[in-house]
Order: sequence, then C-alpha cells, then structure tokens
Amino acid sequence: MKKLAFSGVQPTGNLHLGNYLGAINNFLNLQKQMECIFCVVDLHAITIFQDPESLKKNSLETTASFLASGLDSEKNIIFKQSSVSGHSELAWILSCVSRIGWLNRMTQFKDKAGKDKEKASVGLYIYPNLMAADILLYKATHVPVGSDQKQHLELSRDIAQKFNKDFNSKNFFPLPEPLILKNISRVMSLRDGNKKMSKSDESDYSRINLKDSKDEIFKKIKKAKTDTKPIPASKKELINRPEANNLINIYAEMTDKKFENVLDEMSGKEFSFFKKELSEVIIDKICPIGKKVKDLMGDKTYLESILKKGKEKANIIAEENLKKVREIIGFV
Ligand code: AQP
Repeated sequence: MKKLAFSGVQPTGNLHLGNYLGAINNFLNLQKQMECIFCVVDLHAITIFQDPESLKKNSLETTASFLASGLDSEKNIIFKQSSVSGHSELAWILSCVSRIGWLNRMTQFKDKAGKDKEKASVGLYIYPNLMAADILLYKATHVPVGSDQKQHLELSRDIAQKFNKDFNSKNFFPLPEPLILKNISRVMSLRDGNKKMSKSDESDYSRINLKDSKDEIFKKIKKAKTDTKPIPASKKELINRPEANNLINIYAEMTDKKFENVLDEMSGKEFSFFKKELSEVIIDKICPIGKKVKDLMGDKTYLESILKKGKEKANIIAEENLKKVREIIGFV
C-alpha cells in the first residue's frame, strides 16, 4: 500500500513554538518521505466555541504558517477540513461504529472538558471519531502524533478494525500507524513548566508565537519562569525543575543538539546568560517565519487559492473512498 500521511492543526489562534517544534517542523521532513495531507482542522476547532470572524482569520493564518514554515503546496495537499464535506459524513458513520465505552476512556476529553463535563459540547466528546474520519477518509497509512494524540490514534485503529469486521470488508480501511518522527518532548508554558504551551492560554507570556517580534521574544524569554540555581551537569538534577528543564529542552530542539550535549556546554552557567543565548536561537529561526506569515496574510486571495486547490485534490480522494463506504454499508 502506498504510504500516505495525514495531519491537522486547529485554527484556534496564533501558532506557537510548541506547534512548530511538535508538529510543523516534523512535517518538513515528512514531506520528503511520503505523500502528505496537511489539514486546517476547523471542524475540530469548533468543539470549543470560536468567534466566527476569528475562526476565518485563524484558518488563513494557519495556512500561511504552513507555507511560511516551508510546506510545499504543490507536492502536498493543504486544505481546510470543513471544505470537504466527506469528513462530516464519515464522522457520523464512524460514530455509529465507535463505542461509548471507548470514548469514555479518552483522557484528552477529561482534560479539555474540565470539571463540569456536563457543559462540554457533544462535539468535544466525539472529537476522536472525527479524527478517525479525517484519517480513514483518505486511507492514510501514517499519522504524525505527539504523546497527547496517541490514544486517539489507537481509537482510530480500533474503529477501522471494527468497521472492517462488522461489514466483512477485510483490509478496507488500513490501520493507521503512529509516526514518531523525532523523540521530542512537549514544549511547556514559559510561566508554568507543568502545563503545555498552548494557543488558548490566557497569558501571552506563556508562549512564543510564530509572529512575535525580536523584542517580544527577548522579553518573553527574559521573563520566563526559572529558579535561582545555575544549569546543572545532569538531567537527573532537573527532575524537580520543570521550567529549567523546558528552556533547556527548547534550546536543544532549536539547535538540533542532544539535551545532554547542551548540559555539557552550559552546565554551571546562570540562566541570565543562557536566556540570552536561547532568545537568539529562537529569533534566528522564528522571526523569518513570522515575517513570511505577515507577508502572506497581506495576500488573502493567494491563500484562498491554495486552499481551493487543496480542497479539489482532497475531495477527489475523499469522494472515491466514500463511494465505496456507502456501498459497503448499504446506502446505495
Ligand atoms: N506545547 C506543545 N508541544 C509540542 N507539540 C504541541 N502541539 C501543540 N502544542 C504543543 C502539537 O501541535 C499540533 C497542532 O495542535 P493543535 O493546534 O491541533 O491542537 P492542540 O494540541 O490543542 O494545540 P494548542 O496550542 O494547545 O491549542 P488549543 O489551545 O486551542 O488547545 C499537534 O500535533 C500537537 O500535538
């Protein structure tokens, strides 16, 4: 079977360093290895209320961030999830295959719904079924996932397997494989080393946005929470120092160095010194991307044309697969 990767990013706000290191930077390598579909997953975004005007703008900005980071719209399919109605149709069909007991085990729902689960949207609860539909609609074989999405991908495999078995259609849906491209850990908030860096965090000082200016990056890193101790010589000594661990991890990721090598290089140095070095490596990589995002956002017609072309390519594959699904389940 031909290798095909599917991945999505939610247009829920400014993309940040976590999205870049945890997702987009890996996509750059992936596009060299296989065919890829990169999706702006706006159907997922609305599982939590989005202001319509912001959603529109953020969808274009996510597209701009893909392009500015180096994703190739000729080689890959880049499109918006809501523009291919097959995602919603297959999500419904798969919701009838998926089991309530399976969804009840999803830890991300528990995290995102917070204390008052009764008030969460039904969409948030069945979000993993939509994710399964995203992948299976294209019969994608590989899905790049961070640790937070691993459980959802396993569910997609369970759904694919049950569909194939229930409808006596052996191997119709391939079982998608997780693609751990690089052993990257999560990028954590600059204000709290136990919380992941996130678009929806109220404090802008918790994250480095791709569009931040040089001065903003300097200021945010300078203000990033640390402790009074210098950089240690071993990883073990960082166990109870999540903020220090996070900054060193970001530096290692940005410079493509091993974490241990950064400790060798920096041990004994004060954070005031390290933070300056860190700001510089972030600025070198992120500011050119941010500038391109801003330039691209000045040409909305171009961005819309990329999404339209992507939608047309995606729709051809989606319709072909859906036609078979409709036949298999007895709709036609
Ligand atoms: N902090 C992070 N560290 C590493 N990877 C991260 N990703 C997100 N945050 C981090 C990865 O980025 C991809 C796209 O994520 P998403 O926007 O679809 O959803 P998310 O994980 O919910 O991202 P946010 O920023 O936290 O958004 P909000 O605040 O809207 O929920 C995924 O591959 C994700 O793993």
